Amino acid sequence: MKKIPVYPHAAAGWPSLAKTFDTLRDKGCLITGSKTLMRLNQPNYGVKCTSCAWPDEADYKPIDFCENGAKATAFEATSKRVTADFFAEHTVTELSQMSDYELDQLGRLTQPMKYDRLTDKYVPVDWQTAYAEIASFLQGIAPDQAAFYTSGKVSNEAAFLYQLMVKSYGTNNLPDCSNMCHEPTSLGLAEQIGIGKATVIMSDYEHTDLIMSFGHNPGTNHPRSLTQIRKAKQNGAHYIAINPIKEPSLMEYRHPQSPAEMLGLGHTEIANDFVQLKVGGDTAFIAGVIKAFLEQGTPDLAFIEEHTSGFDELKTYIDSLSWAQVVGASGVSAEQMRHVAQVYDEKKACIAAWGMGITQHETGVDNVQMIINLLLLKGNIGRPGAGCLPVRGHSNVQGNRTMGIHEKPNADISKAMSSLYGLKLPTDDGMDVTGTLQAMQSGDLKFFMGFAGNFAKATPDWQHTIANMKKLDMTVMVSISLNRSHLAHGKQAYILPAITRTEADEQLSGRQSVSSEDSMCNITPSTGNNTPASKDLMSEPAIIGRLAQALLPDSPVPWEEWVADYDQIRDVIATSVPGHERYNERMRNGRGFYLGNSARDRLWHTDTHKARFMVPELSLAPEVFEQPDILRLTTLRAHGQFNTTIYDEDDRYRGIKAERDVIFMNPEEIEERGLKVDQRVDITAHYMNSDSSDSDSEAGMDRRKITAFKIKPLDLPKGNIAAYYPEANVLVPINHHAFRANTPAYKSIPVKITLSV
Ligand SMILES: Nc1nc2c(c(=O)[nH]1)N[C@H]1C(S)=C(S)[C@@H](COP(=O)(O)OP(=O)(O)OC[C@H]3O[C@@H](n4cnc5c(=O)[nH]c(N)nc54)[C@H](O)[C@@H]3O)O[C@H]1N2
Ligand SMILES: Nc1nc2c(c(=O)[nH]1)N[C@H]1C(S)=C(S)[C@@H](COP(=O)(O)OP(=O)(O)OC[C@H]3O[C@@H](n4cnc5c(=O)[nH]c(N)nc54)[C@H](O)[C@@H]3O)O[C@H]1N2
Ligand SMILES: [Mo]
Repeated sequence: MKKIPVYPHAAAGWPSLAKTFDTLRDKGCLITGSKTLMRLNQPNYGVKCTSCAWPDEADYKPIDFCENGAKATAFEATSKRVTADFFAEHTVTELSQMSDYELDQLGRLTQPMKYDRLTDKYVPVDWQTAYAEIASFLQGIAPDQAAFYTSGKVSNEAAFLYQLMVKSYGTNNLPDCSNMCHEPTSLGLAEQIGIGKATVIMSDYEHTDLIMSFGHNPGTNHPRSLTQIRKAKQNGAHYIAINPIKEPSLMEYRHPQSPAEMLGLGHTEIANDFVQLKVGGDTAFIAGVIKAFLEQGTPDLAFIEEHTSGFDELKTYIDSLSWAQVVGASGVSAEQMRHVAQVYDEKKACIAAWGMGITQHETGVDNVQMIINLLLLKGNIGRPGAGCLPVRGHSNVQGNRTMGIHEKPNADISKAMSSLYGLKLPTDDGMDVTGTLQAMQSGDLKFFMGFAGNFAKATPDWQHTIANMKKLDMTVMVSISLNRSHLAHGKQAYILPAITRTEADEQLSGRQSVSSEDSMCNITPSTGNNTPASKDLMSEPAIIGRLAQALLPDSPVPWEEWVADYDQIRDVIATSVPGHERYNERMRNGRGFYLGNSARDRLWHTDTHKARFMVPELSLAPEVFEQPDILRLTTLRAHGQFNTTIYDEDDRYRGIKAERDVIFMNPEEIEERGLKVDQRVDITAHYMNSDSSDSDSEAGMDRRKITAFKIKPLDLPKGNIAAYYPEANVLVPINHHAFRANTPAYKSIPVKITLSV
C-alpha cells in the first residue's frame, strides 16, 4: 500500500489561530478586523458572520468565530479599494487577463460604474442615472426576457424587497444559489416531511447519541459546528462519517477555546466509523444499511404505523436489491453496512447531517430521500437528540428562500401582497439557474441581474456562461468586490456596489439592523458599525428600493418609506410570511427567535398527511461510470476559499500549498496508471454532445477541457478523482444535473485524463 500524506495535526488548533492574524495583517485591517471579530455571532447588536449558516449557541461565548470567518471578515474589512482611477487605467479586456485570485485581492468596490463600449472601460455613473437607465431598458422588454439571480448573502429585508420588485415587474425568473446547492434537499424534504428545512436544533447535540455525517467537510466549511460535535462526543455520542475522502476534520479536532487542547495535551477524536464510499455511492450505501437493518434490527413500528406512509413500497424496493448490487454501487463492504446498521439499531437518537456531497449529483433527490427513509425507520424525526440537518451554505441562503426568492411562486406572499396592495403577482413558474443558462444559450434572455454572488464562475460550463453573458443586452451586478461576472458583461453593464453586513447602515430613521435565517431556522439580527468602505456605497435594501421606484413608478408599495426604516419592511414580512409574526419585537431582544418547524412537531404537511418513505427514482449505478477509461470527478472547496472567492491558494488539511490547478487521485491508482505525483494531466469531460456547439466554435474554445493540472495523492477510492471548484466547472455540461431539482451534478462528472503535452 502506498503511503498517503496525512495532515499531521488535529483540525483547528494553533495553525488556525496563527492564520487568522496573518489574514487580518495582509488585508491591512488588523484593528478594524479584530474589533469586528469580537462582535461576530454575539447577541445585542452583534453581527452574524457571513462565512456560513451555522447557528449560535444559546449561551453565547465571548469569542465565537473561526479561521474562515476571520478570512471572510478580512475580505470585507480590507483597506484595499477598486476605485474609479483603477478602472480608468485598465480596459475590461486587460482585467479579463487577471486570475480570479488576483481580482479578489483588489479589495472593495467604491462607487457605481457603467460599461463604456468605446473605451472598453467601466466609467463612473451616478446612482440615479444608473437606476433610470436600467429601469428604462427593462420597461422595453418582456419581463420573461430578464432573469434576476440572488446569492445567499443578502439579508431578509433586502431579499424581500428584491423578490417583490421582480414579481411586481412581472416575472418569477428568480434563479438563486440554492438551485446549485441544497435544491434537492428542499425538494426532497418537502415531499417527505412537508417542510424543506432542518428539524434539528442546537440543543439536540446535547441529547444525541449518534451523528451520521454525509458528504460535508465541517473543518473547512462550517468550522463552528466542530464545537457542537465535540460536545456530543464528550457526552458519549458515536460519529459516523460517510465520505469518499478521509477529511482530517472528520477525524480529529483541537478546540481553540480549550487551553489543554491548544497546548497539545490531547484532542477530540471525531469519527468512530469512517465509511469511505465511492463518489455518488450514497443511495446504494444507505440502501445496504436499510437492508441490513430490516434483516437484523428493530424498526419503530408504532411510529411507522402512526406517522408514515410508503413503508411497504420501500421494503419491496430494498428486497429487490441484491447485496452485490449495493456493494458494487457504493464501494462499501456488506460487513461495514451491517456494522453501521447495528450501531444505528443500538443508538436511541440519531442526527443525520449532510452537505454538497449528497446534493450535487444526478441522484441528489434520491440521496436526500434515502437519508430521511433511514431516519423514519426509527422515528428519528421530531424527538430530542434526533432529526435531519441539511447544513446550508451561505449565511442567509435559507432566509432568502423563506422571503420568496424562488422561481416558483410563494402562495403566502402572493396572497398578502394582493390584500395589502392589490398586487397581482405572476403565477407561472420562472427559470431556475439551469433554465437561465439554457435561455442564455438559446438567446431568449436579454437581461441578467446578479444580486450578490458570482454567476459567471459558480455555474457549470463557465466558459460558455461567460460567452453567453457577453451576448446579453444588459447585465447589472450588485457586489462588494470585483469578480468575473463584471467582466462577462452584456452590451450595457452596471456595477452597483453595496455596503456589507458589518458596516453601519444609516438611513433616514437612523442606524438600521438586518436579519438572517441560519441552518436551524433561527432568525438572527445583525447591526453593522464599521465605517463603510466608501461614502458612495448604498445598502442593499436602498439599492433595490430605489431601483424599484424607477422601474415601477405606479407601484402602490411605499418603497422609499421602507428604505428609510427597515422596521416597516419587517412589519410587512410579519404579515406575509408565516413564522415571522411580531418580527420587530422579537428581533429587539438582540438575539432573534426560532421560526419553528412543523416536522419537528410531527405535523406532516405532505400529500399523504404523513411522513413519506420514498423509493429512489434513478439507477444506483449509472452506466457511464462503468466504462473503464471514465473516472468520476468530484469538485471540492479548498480551505482558503469561499466559493468563487479565493482568499489564499492553500488547502492546509489536504497538504496543498500555493496552488489550485491540481487533481487528487488515489496513490495506488497513480502508480497503476503509470503516472507520477506532480505530473501534469489534461482532464476532458466525457459529455461533449450538449447543445452548446455554436458558442464553442464562436469563442474558439477547446471543449470542456482543463489542461496541465498537477496530480496529487489523496486518500480516496480508486476510479474517483477530485479537483477544486470553480476551476473544474468547465467540465460540467449545463444539462448534467440532478433529476427533478436541476442542481448541477458538480460532484459526479464523468471525465477522462491524458498526460499533458
Ligand atoms: N470557508 C468556507 N465556508 C463555506 C464555503 C466555502 O466555500 N468556504 N461555502 C459555503 C457554501 S455555499 C456551502 S454550500 C457549504 C458547502 O460545504 P460542504 O458541503 O462541506 O462542501 P464541499 O467542499 O463542496 O464538500 C463536500 C464534501 O463532500 C464530499 N463528497 C464529494 N463527493 C461525495 C459523494 O459522492 N458522497 C459523499 N458522501 N461525500 C462526497 C467531499 O469529499 C467533501 O468532504 O459551505 C459553506 N461554507
Ligand atoms: N463545481 C462546483 N460548482 C459549484 C459548487 C461546487 O461545490 N462545485 N457549489 C455551488 C454552491 S453550493 C453555491 S452556493 C454556488 C455559489 O455561487 P455564488 O453565491 O454566486 O458565488 P460566491 O462565490 O459566493 O459569490 C461571491 C461574490 O459575491 C459578492 N459578495 C460577497 N459578499 C457580498 C455582500 O454582502 N453583498 C453583495 N451584494 N455581494 C457580495 C462578492 O463580490 C463576491 O465576488 O456555487 C455553486 N458552484
Ligand atoms: Mo452553497
